[in-house]
Amino acid sequence: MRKIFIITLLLSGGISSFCLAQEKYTPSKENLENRQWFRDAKFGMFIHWGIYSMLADGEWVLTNKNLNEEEYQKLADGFYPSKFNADEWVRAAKDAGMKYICFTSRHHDGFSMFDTKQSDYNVVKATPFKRDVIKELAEACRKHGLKLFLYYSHIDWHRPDYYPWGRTGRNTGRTPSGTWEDYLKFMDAQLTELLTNYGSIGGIWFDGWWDKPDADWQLERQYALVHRLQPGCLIGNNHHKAPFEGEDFQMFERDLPGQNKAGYSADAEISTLPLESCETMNNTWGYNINDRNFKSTKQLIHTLVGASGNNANLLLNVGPGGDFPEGSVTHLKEIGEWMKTYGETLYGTRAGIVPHQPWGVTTQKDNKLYVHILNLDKTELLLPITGKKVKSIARFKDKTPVKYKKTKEGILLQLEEIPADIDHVIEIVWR
Ligand code: H79
Repeated sequence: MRKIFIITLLLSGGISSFCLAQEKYTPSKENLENRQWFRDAKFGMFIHWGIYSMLADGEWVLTNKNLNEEEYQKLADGFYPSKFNADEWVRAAKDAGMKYICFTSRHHDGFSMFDTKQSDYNVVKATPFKRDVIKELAEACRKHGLKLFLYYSHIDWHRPDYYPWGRTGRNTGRTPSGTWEDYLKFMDAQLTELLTNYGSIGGIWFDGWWDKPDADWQLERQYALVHRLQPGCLIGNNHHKAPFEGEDFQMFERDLPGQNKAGYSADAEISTLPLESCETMNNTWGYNINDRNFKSTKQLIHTLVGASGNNANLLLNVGPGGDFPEGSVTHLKEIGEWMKTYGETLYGTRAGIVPHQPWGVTTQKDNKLYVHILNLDKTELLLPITGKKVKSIARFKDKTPVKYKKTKEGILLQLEEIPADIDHVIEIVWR
């Protein structure tokens, strides 16, 4: 009897799949190099763009407004963004000091922004525009030396085989039926296209697992596929948990690592993987006509510096309508100007020895510590650092020496005046 059982197990492939499931993921050499690149890169651009952008009410409009899904599909008939210029978008990112772009290849509405054979519901087949947006972005990224990451939604509010439904998108008139296995195969086939047809992809940014946390997502198998096609491709999944096996970076939506201001990160224990925080410039990801509530350039720079000081990249979002909103363009230019001077104090650094403080953060590289003073209403600042030998302490921007005293508690900086710049950076060089 036992023999028969073992033979059956062997024949059914039970043992081999059992062994596979037990295998631990070992990142490839390219993957480890890319993780290092990612940690150094510090700043990227998120782009949320799809047929929802035409309704100008954010990327969740289908579900938030309980639109009829069949009617929603007709938006594609009118998608003709005549101003789209991948080169200009990538250049705007580059000029802002960004090193990579993460573009929504397919958001929760299920519409693919690339030429896919897996569904006609895509930008080439279903719209008069007929252009493969990802192909154009990939070419522009290659030309300008930025890496392209692809956002890929696990949720799909369009396909019948995204079934059983999750907690979202339930009132859009869809027929409740379909086979989950088909959906998994569809995603594999699309990921294969994305990782085969567009050259080297920096990473896949998954989102939506939380819609059905108990579903059989077969993530390890999906991740293995991604890594088999492009071993260097970094996988991140916005599941708001500590990273799962097979992931290469960890993201925090609208929060710095360790904070939970947005309310999504309560279970997101910080891992040792490279970290990324994503944030909107106004309040929404996809274009929203009512949202001109842009943060100030100063606030955005503080977010970027805060991310670096917490060992994370900032992935800053732009939500184009037909083109980049004016507010984003202005901010990107201003951030770019600032980065020309101060980029050196962020790129390639790691969180400094002084952890996040009410007055700001620190970053470090080689024998230098950059003290980023963001909010200080006095001229003295005590850095709780003892036992290090100082070679020099100076204002970063013009190298003017800064007075300081060594005390039992640490190094007491004595500034000439209360800092008024966006980020008053002091450079400490250790002996
Ligand atoms: O692509 C952008 C958003 O469309 C997507 N992620 C960013 C990058 C996003 N989807 N949802 N959210 C962000 C927040 C959603 C929160 C909720 Fe829920 C979904 C509230 C209820 C359902 C997840 C599950 C959080 C609480 C329960």
